[in-house]
Amino acid sequence: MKLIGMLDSPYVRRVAISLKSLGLPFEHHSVSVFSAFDQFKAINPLVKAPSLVCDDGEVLMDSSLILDYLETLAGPHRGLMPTALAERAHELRLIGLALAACEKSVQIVYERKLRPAEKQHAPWLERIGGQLQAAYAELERELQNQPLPRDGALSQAGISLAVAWSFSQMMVADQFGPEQFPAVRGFADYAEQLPVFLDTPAT
Ligand SMILES: N[C@@H](CCC(=O)N[C@@H](CS)C(=O)NCC(=O)O)C(=O)O
Repeated sequence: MKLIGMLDSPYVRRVAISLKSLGLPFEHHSVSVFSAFDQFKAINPLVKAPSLVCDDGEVLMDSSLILDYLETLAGPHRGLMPTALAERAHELRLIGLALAACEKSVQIVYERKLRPAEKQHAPWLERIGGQLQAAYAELERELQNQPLPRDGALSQAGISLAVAWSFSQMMVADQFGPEQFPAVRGFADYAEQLPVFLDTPAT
């Protein structure tokens, strides 16, 4: 299996950390969707990171769809998702919030970096900044009610939440006050010092 994309993408990083956590062997090809557009296009004409080239040559894209495939590949009860319905629903809610935080962070970055300054649209930036705040506020509430375990074993929600927070801090730190979201920040700090995270740095 080949994972295509750079680890500064939270979507690529969550898949890389998941692959390692699942014990699935893979090659990582750190190809940029921007500076190596043509090289990426030769692998996946849509130029979407992450892309996963399966052993039979099938090319998958979208981190959540790739993770769905990897959960099945890992086998029953060996995945990163709970199987009981209520627990799975809660896990999916946390993952959805973390992915929304990633998406809003990416949108802010694209608005700032890809659009000329005179074409940036303040109301749009304000809107996505508010949505980013809402995503982390909901995650904070969830973690205050029910903390994620810190026993070394990571679930998909734990991986996605920590990757999302680190990405937001790396790219759009100005969106947050220093005291905001202590439970989210605390869990991300914990996850980032685990061997699998240290082995998969965003930069
Ligand atoms: N929902 C997708 C989002 C992936 C995504 O937007 N990746 C970015 C890199 S962070 C990308 O491919 N950007 C290039 C583009 O969309 O043209 C996922 O979960 O994989």
